Amino acid sequence: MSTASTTVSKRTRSQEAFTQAQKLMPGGVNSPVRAYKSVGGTPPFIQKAQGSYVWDIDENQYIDYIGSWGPAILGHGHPQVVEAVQQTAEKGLSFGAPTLLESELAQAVIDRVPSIEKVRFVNSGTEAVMSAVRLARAYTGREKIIKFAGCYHGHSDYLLVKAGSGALTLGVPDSPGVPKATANETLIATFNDLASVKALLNEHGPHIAGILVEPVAGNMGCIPPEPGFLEGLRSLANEFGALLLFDEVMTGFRVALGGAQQRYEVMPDITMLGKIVGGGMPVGAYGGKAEIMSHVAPEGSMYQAGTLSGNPLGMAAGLKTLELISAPDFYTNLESKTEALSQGVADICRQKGIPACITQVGSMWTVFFTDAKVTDFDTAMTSDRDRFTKYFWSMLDAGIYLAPSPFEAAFVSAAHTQVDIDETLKAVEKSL
Ligand code: KE4
Repeated sequence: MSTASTTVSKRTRSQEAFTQAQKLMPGGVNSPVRAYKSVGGTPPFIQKAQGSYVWDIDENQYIDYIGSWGPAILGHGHPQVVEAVQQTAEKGLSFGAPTLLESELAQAVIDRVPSIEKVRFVNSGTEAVMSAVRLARAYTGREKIIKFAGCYHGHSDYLLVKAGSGALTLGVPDSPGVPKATANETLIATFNDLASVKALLNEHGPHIAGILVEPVAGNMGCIPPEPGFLEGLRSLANEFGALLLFDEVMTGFRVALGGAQQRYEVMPDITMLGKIVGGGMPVGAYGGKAEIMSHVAPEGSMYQAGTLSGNPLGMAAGLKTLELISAPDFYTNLESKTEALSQGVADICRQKGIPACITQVGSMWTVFFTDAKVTDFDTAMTSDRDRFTKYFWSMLDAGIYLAPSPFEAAFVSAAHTQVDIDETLKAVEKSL
C-alpha cells in the first residue's frame, strides 16, 4: 500500500458531491465540524478507509489522524472487527431484546474501567452524558451542574454552554435554541483552575448535583490536566456532596486501557464512554458504582431508554475492539509512536522559530500555534488560526488528513507505521 508521498490530485468529485449534498442536508453534512467551515474549502468525500489510511472519491490517499474522531484506535477496518460485525449481522440486525452480547461487552467494560461496577449502553456520547447528568440529578436531588469552558459533552441542551469542538469551531459555544432556564442550571468553571470550581461550590454548593469534566480536555485541542487538578476535583466533590462525572467518551480506552481514571488514578462516581467502546459502530455507555446505577430504570426510577441501545452489531464491534486493544504493550507502542511524532513536530517548529505549544496524552495530540502554555480555554484561544488554516491545507494537499479545526485532538492508531510518521514529519517540514 503506497504511502501519502503521492501528491493529492484535485478534489473535483468531492466538490461536485459537496455542492449536491448541501442541497440535501444542512451544510451538506451530518455533523457540523465535517463541513470545513473553520478552514473554508471543500471537505474530501471519503469512499473507504483501511488501517491508517483513508481514500477520497477522487482516489486520493491520506494518512488519517482523525480516526473517525477517536473510534479507530486499531486503525480502520480491522479484519477481526469487520468479521465480528459480518458474522453478527447474519443473525439479524436488531431485536430490541436482551442478548448475551450485551452482557459480554458490559463485563468487558467493567473488567477494564476501574470505577465501573454497572453499565448502561446507549447510542452516542451525547446520550451517555445526557443520561449521566440526569442520573447525577436524580441521585443527589440537586439540579445544577458544573462544566468547564471549552469542554464538549455532546449536544444536549444544558451542555451547549461554552462548549468546545464543533460548537467552538463554529463560534456557537452557547447555541441558540437552548432555553435560558436550562442554560442557567449549567455553571462554567475554568479547566485546570480549582479556585474557579471552589468559588462556584461556595456560592451554589447545596444545589450542585455534579462536576462534569473531560479528564483530559480533547475538544479545545488536547489539554492535559495539571498535576493535582483531578485529585482536587475529587476532594471538592466529596466536600460538597456533589458527584464527580468523568466524560471519557474520548479518553476512555484511548489514554490507557482503563481510561484517564486509570492513568491519573482518580476515580469518578459516574463515567461516560463512547467512540472506542463501539469500535466504530454507534455505541455510548455510562456506568459507575452499583449503588448509583441502581437508580436507573427499570431497577430504579430514573428513566432512560433506546430502541437500538445495546444493538448486536455495536456490541460485537466493541467486544472485539476491547479484546484487541488489551494485547500486551498495545498502549506502550501506541504512546511511543505518538511521542516520536509530537516531538518531531515540536523540533520542526523550534528550528523554524514558529511559536507552538505541542500537547500529547497517550495517542492524543495537538499543535497549538501560540507561544502561550495552553492549559485552558483562554490560552487555547490564543492559537493563530490563520497559521493553522495554511498548515491544514498544505498538510491535506501533501496527503495528511487532520481535523479541520485548531480545537480538536488528533489521534494515532495502532496501524500507523514508522513510514507514516516519517511521511507526516516531511509534510510538516514543508507546511510550516
Ligand atoms: P457523540 O454524541 O458525538 O458520539 O459524542 C459527544 C461527545 C461527548 N464527549 C466528548 C468528550 C466528545 O469528544 C464527544 C464528541 N467528540 C466530537 C469530536 N471532538 C465528535 C465529532 C463531531 O461532533 O462530529
